Amino acid sequence: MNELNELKQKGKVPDLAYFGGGKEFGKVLHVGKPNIGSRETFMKMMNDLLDRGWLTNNGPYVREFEARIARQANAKHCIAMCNGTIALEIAVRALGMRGEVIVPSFTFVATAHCLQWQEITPVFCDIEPTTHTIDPEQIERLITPRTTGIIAVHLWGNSCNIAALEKIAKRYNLKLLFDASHALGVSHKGVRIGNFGDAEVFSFHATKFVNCFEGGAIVTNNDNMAEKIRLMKNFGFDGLDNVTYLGTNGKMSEPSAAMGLTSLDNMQDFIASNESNYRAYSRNLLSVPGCSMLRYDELEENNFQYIVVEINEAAFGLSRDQLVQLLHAENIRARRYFYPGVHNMEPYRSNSPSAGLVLSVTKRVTSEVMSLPTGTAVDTGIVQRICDLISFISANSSEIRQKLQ
Ligand code: T4K
Repeated sequence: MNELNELKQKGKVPDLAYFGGGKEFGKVLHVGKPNIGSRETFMKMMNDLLDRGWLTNNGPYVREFEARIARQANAKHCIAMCNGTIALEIAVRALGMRGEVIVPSFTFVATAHCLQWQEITPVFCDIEPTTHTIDPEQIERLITPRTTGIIAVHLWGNSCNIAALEKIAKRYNLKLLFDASHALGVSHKGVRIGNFGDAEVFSFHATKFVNCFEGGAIVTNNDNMAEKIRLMKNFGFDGLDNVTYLGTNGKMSEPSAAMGLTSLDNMQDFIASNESNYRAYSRNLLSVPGCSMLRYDELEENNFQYIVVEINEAAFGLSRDQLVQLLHAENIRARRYFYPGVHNMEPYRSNSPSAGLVLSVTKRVTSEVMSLPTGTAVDTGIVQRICDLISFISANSSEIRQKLQ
């Protein structure tokens, strides 16, 4: 903060030229920068799998990865996949969803694409303001005779209102799938995510705190579902030349599983980094007006993998978009996840132009939320400097606002 402090002492406000060139942070700080576990372990596994000559198709590392994820989630079955999106598509198909399925709009686009890809219509539902998860109260109003299911998202690793969702699913005979892409290692009322609904789907994309480069998994306690999913992700093969089911190729490869296993070895360290960054952000942003952080439920296990901040323009002095612009100019690549809401993306915007009418919380949140860098690439010193910068921007917002115009 040297330059900023100097300017501050001289009573000067940095102009846009200051907010550029990354004077504050020499290196770019990304949201989603992958955690890399022990390179030594990973390289050894890569050598082993090359020596073994078994690169994919249910190899030993994939089987070990599945066993460890199932154990981690305390669930009966884990079927590893090549990514979270294909895992969602296969889960939707295995559950027999069709017609219409209710989903939040405030999520990554894959939650809706996994349906539309199979010509199932996503019907967008609003979210609860404190957790950003689907609002069960609105779901009932969206149910039609064509509705066959709900995909709820444990967004940011905050679990949904599961009891309410299970009640609705039961009452209307709907399938209930959880997109748990963000929620590995999270508990809900003391039970690990992976045990709810008909199935839950994890993503192990490079940007997730446990990653397989690309990867995903379906976790379920239902034996029949698990068997069906295993067939579906491997072209329907049951034995060497016996295809018993319509399937696709959703298999995870051995190098991906090796990365996943390495990541799992370091999972607790990754969570510890995330948690100390989360606590440092919470402490430092507390006094910044108009800046509020999404809280994790302290009574549960959390992975703390997203730092989610809501910017109230009136109190902060600048809009979320203006703040993000300034942070980017300083090499802090804050992200506007999940702007503009899936209902505002194609093909949904064209297919259901009035979907936004019932999404008032989504509308506000998509214009106010940003994610900040965390993970092992960031430490509490860096967090402090990011927060100092945000605080400085807010304190000088009226002058900065004029310069931005
Ligand atoms: N459901 C939910 C709720 C999800 O969040 C996701 C994925 C899915 C389903 C689908 O799961 P997958 O099929 O992906 O397994 C990224 C990820 O690609 C995506 O996996 C993730 N959600 C989403 C939240 O974030 P983008 O479009 O933001 O990616 P991109 O390329 O802009 O990268 C994100 C940030 O990470 C950048 O700041 C750069 C940094 N990065 C990225 C990669 C790949 C790195 O520093 N290194 C890297 O290797 O979607």
